[in-house]
Amino acid sequence: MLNDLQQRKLAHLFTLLDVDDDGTVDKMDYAASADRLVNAFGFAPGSEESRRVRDRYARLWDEVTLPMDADGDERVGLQEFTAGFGRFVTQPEAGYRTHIAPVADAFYDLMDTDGDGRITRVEYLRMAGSAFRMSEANAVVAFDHLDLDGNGSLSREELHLANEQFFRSPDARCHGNWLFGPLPAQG
Ligand SMILES: [Ca+2]
Ligand SMILES: [Ca+2]
Ligand SMILES: [Ca+2]
Repeated sequence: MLNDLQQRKLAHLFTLLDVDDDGTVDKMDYAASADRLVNAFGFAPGSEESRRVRDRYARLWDEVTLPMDADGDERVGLQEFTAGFGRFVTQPEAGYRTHIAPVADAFYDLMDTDGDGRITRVEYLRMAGSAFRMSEANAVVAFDHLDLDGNGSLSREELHLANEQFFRSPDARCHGNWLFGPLPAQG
């Protein structure tokens, strides 16, 4: 069973991923999110980078999200999403490594556009504001929680730690809970 915090984190992410705000996450939401990211990073249409972004999203849908579609309507509702993450990611010991780490790595590589092995605040804000529809204020708060050593950039280790905590930890004190900004107030 996921605790209340774990359910709230997943519900928050679900809202960010439901780009057309129709209450379900489907392939179109991911396509829209990919478009927002491509535009924000200024990748030319048809370029290698924009193809890679769309590829990643297609795989994210096929390999991580679609398996959560319990009733087979090719849309994932909040219940399916929460239950699916619980089953595939949060509960199994290797759940993060198997299902989320490859996605986190892919996003890391997409964000690190100059390839210097660091995600700067600017790169993070661009990703958060486009792909995850976060306000700049929320993205800044998130970044400051994730940059554990305070050097102004995110290392791959910092990003993995944050992701694993976001998707798995039941502990309210974890910095990774801030990965997608502050959680909406309860109730
Ligand atoms: Ca939707
Ligand atoms: Ca469904
Ligand atoms: Ca850092």
